[in-house]
Amino acid sequence: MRGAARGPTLDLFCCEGLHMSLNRRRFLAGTAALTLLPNATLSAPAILRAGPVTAQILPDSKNTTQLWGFNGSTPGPELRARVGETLTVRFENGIGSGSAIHWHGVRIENGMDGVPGMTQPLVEPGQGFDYSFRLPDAGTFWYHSHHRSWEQVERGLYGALIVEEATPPAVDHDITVILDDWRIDRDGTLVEDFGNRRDFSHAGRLGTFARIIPSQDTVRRGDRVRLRVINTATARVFPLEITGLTGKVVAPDGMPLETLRDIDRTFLAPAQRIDLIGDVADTVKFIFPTGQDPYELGDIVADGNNPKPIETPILPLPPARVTPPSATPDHRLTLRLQGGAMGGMHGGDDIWSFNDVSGMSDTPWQRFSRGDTVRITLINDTSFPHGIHLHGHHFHEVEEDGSLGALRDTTLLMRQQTRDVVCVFDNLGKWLLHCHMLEHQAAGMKTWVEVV
Ligand SMILES: [Cu+2]
Repeated sequence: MRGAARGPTLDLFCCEGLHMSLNRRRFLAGTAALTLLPNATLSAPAILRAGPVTAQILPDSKNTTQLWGFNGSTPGPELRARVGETLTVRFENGIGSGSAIHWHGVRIENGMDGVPGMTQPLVEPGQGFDYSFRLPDAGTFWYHSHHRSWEQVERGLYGALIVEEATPPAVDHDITVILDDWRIDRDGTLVEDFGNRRDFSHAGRLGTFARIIPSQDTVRRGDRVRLRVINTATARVFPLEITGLTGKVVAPDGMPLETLRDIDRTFLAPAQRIDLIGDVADTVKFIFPTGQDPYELGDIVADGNNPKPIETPILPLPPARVTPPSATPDHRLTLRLQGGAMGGMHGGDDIWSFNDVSGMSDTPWQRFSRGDTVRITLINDTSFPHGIHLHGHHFHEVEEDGSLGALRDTTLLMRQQTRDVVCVFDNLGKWLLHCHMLEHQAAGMKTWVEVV
């Protein structure tokens, strides 16, 4: 679907280590005992409290997993608001480690971005932080810890943030589908080998078990559904096939497409999202295609028929109000992704680097004047895929024919792949630019820019 899908080398990494697939009947038996569906609320709760939770990740209800979550569940509660509204949430830290919340994909005011040491102080155990910010864009976003995220996100500190359009498209169901993997033993015990050098220097922490967590698990044939798929994994790129649905992709990373795309196989890097609108023909299956038997990530069961299907065409969502880039960029830059196992030499002092620099420097990689149009050539000079995320902005991926493609906040580069992106830096402040394979971020693949 995306240009990235043509990359030939992904399967080498994406299938690695997955050893259990989901069985539908066992899954249902398990969830009857302990619900896994995120608690959707019509409006956001005033408090998100991080703390330990017992989660039913494996289908067998006897085998639970000790994780962290918000307000007693992982994923945390789904936050829902309407475009233009202000979201106000108090974060309370009930884990034994500092933390903070990043609101991924929201073109947010800098002080609310949730990056400890850069936009706010670290929230110590027992302490809290008040977040309040306007939601400028409708779309599918998510929130997650941004401190020791390679451990805290993996332990479950994340949830969906859904911003509804002023007039949402007509659908029978609006369903959020979290997609994640976990490194757990066959009895559900979390493998607590966080921070090991092999994960940091290779593809990141890949789980042993992967599944979807849908906000709703039945629909009817003939229903029109909107699916909001969010890859919350710390490192796994999911190739994804969705069957049982006839429809269109309407938005990657929360940003509406002008021209809708067909639903076929797609890739989702960590942190990427995709919105689909389609009509249910049969049970909607989420499949991780592999070289051998496809790995079943789970499904949404079609039960019964909708006597009055919606028959209007599926149309593009209202466009986001973003500043269009100028025809001639104010800056042309190159960002070379370097390091890792089986990588070449580089000048950084950690496992990974950008342009021969590992991790945060005292001064920003670049300083832009507000409104600058910047074209960046991303060159993946490593043996692994990377999902590169810019805070506070969306950027256009440049298509192979040179045209401006979809707006994204995270772009997937297969190994040895190059892609240009074009961004209008119109949001004041200090913004991280980093790999969303969270182990790569921790081991050097991050930098920052400043908009003044
Ligand atoms: Cu990476």
